[in-house]
Amino acid sequence: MSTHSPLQVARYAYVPRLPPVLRRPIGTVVARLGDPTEAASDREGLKQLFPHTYGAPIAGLVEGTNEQCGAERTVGVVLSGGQAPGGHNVISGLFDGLKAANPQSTLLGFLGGPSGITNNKAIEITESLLAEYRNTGGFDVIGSGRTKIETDEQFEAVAATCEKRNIDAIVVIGGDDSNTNAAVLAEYFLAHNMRTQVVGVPKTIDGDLKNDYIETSFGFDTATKTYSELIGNIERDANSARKYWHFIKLMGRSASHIALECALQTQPNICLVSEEVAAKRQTLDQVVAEICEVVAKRAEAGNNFGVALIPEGLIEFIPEMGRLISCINDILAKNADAFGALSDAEAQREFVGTRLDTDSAHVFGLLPKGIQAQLLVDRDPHGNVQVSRIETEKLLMEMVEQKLAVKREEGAYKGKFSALSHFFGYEGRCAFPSNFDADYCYSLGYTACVLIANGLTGYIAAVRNLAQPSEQWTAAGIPITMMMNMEQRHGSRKPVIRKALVELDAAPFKAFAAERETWALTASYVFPGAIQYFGPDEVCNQPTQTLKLEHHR
Ligand code: FBP
Repeated sequence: MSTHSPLQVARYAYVPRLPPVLRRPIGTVVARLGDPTEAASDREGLKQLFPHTYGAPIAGLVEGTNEQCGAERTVGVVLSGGQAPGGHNVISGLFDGLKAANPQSTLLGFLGGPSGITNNKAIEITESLLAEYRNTGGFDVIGSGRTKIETDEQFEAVAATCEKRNIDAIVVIGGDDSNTNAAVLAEYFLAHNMRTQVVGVPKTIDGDLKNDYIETSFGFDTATKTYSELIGNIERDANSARKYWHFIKLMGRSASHIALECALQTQPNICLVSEEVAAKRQTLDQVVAEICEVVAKRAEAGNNFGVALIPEGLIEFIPEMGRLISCINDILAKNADAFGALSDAEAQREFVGTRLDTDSAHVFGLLPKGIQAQLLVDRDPHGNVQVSRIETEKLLMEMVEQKLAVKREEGAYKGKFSALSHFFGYEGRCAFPSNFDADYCYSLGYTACVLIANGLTGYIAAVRNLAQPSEQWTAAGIPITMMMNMEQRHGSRKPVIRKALVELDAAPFKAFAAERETWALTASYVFPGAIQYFGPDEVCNQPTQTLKLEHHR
């Protein structure tokens, strides 16, 4: 039997749409450089850390003659971090651009993420290899990884790989941390008189790599549409059976963009927004009380069912939980060997429990043992707690149930509460990219190629005007240093791209806040259905609600 679904075969034939400027012969596209730029803050510190790349101008891609375009080049590409729909199309756009400029040029794919560069593990990307991956989800053509390039040895290993393979440029497809790494690498190469250029591409389903210059990261569109289909289906089931509360945790390590976008698409009864919880300085108990209020009000109207969306990152945004987690991070970092030597979960809980400060020890003590254990699992290479492994949805369900039992005793609640939990995360990261992501990613890859052909380094590829049809898209290169600031990481000040959290005074949150009380008590559910690839524009070529609201469309 064939291993290719009919949709997969049909998608191979899809021709992604480019912004008009990139539809021209590639040698007739140039980078028009603007004025020198500045970072939003910490300018002096960043200037010192990036003496060769700080202040580079924005490079808008326009019509013109690029004499250097046809040079034969060897370019390496790396996928970094979590999967996001459209990664294969970034590589396709990059490949097609490179071959259009000079068919003798070579694209190398580093295997398994950034460690592929340090270990010099790469394959050549060929047309026949890529043909199997165009317009499909996943990162499996070369794999991904979360290795962070930070030590002198790692930088030396990267330089050795570039020299051995004669690499002219590296394209880093990743999130905020990986693109920060791209900027550091670009600076390193210039400081060491190496010709290797570095260009980044904004990837992450979380949607938190965005700012005045990057309108959205790729993968957010497809992931949120995939989750929204599932949420809509659950809403319809809830409304049919009328007996379950569904607690749905949605991926997004820090920011709540995914939960908010899914709420705008599906209009659930409850959607928590971590940034609001943090701004109101709510305790875990207050968050639970808020949910109970909606459950109780719906029960009064005979509606013992509903749907609640919970952002994955919530736990860290509840101030008391955030403090507890950073306290645990410190303890684990300082006592890595002693902690690692403990074999059972009970001993680990006790080890950490006895080293916490009084307040955090109190909060830790209130949590169910399962959650305590989940808070202690390994950190990722960037030192972050792996929130996708903390079952916040179950924690909230359990605490809501307990609080409702108390209310019942007091005679303040007479409903029935039967809850089911779900976690949608990995389900959306490798879906076939929507037409939007297929087009956007291909355009980003092609843009990266044009930036390289224009000799630029330390830039991130940007495709803009995304709330409009692709006929109105534009392309540019943004100097990464202008998106950076200095933040405290692992005890010292580090240059990083600022993570974009949900802004409570921006249009997407305001649109949600204006409706949520109605959604809480009614069944205003919207059922988006599956992503469509063929059909009328309003069904298959729409950007996210977030993009539309942010750009007033
Ligand atoms: P990136 O930031 O690397 O794109 O990854 C995002 C993400 O999908 C988060 O939403 C989630 O918390 C995390 O990755 C899960 O990581 P892992 O794939 O290592 O389980």
